[in-house]
Amino acid sequence: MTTEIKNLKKAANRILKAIKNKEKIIVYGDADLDGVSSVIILEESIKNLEGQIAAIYFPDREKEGYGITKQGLDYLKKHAPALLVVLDCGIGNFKEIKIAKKLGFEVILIEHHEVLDKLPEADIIVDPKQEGDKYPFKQFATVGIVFRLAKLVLKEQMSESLRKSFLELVAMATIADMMPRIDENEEMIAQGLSSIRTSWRPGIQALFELEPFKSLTLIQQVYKTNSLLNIRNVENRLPAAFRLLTVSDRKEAAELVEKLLEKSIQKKKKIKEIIEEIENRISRKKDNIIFEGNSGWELILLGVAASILSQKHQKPVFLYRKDKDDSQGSIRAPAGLNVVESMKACSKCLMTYGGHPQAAGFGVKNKKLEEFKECLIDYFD
Ligand SMILES: [Mn+2]
Repeated sequence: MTTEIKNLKKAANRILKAIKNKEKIIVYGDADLDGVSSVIILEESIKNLEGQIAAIYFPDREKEGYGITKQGLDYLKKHAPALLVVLDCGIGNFKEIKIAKKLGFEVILIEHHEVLDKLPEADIIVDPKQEGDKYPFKQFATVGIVFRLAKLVLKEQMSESLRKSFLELVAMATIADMMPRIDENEEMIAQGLSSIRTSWRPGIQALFELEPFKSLTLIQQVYKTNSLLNIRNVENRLPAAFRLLTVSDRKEAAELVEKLLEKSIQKKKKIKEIIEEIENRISRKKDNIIFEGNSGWELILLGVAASILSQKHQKPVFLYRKDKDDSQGSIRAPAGLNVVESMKACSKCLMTYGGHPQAAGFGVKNKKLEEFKECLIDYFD
């Protein structure tokens, strides 16, 4: 018997049972391309088997933050009891998962983020980084894990065209999530990219036929389209990436792509302004980290700004939007550092935190901001 990612088969069997018994299934995903692609693959797999999807939900990054949110559970509770399958987030949502279970949800987490000090109380947890996971490859994006899940759920009912289309999503999202392009990721990316220019998805067609992209190589096109798909544009509670990758009308797809192109120009301008503001502030500081916040910054822009600053200054960069009582932040760090470990060391200051060694997020009470900053400076000293 070949090894499988821990609990993946268990998750597949539970989903199959729910499909067979016509139980309500909710698919909840992070709003980035990895989460969105994961949701699409699982949704289309369940629909193929005529399962009953009661709702799809993505937390609005700007209004709710990341992960399983209180707002999300409030919105979804009318569907309880149901099977709540959470993709690409949730491993740090200890409190929210307790609430979800009280509301009557059975919770399955499919995750690839770093496991924190303990595991949340979900019914089934799939995360290659959890203890006891014997599967040799650990570097999947969530979408890669969900593709393996889809194979277990659909078995011989995964048609060749569905498989190709899923792999196109796996390729785009694995690259977008900056997972290492090695081993199984490399194989899936190669397969996915081989059919992407002839994708049957109108959204992918519209993206790859864009006039300004025509002279680019395929991989350059993927980077460009990924940055368009990462633009926050929520309608009917659905992020643009989800709408575009599932739209069936070619004209609608082209219109949405146009809109995203316009928004990307505005986004670049705003990121530039944030970076200028930070560089002004830090010009007099000698700290070993960059730790800055503002109530006017859009949370969604802070990851990119932090990434540019961490490359340029070769320091871990913590940027946050300061709200009334608490702050939400985004972190990027140069290779070799691990910001998740730094937050574990300072977790007493934090409400929530999680992510990858070089890209993560946090939530903190404003009165703890200074203490958190000092703790980080000590940690990185
Ligand atoms: Mn991810």
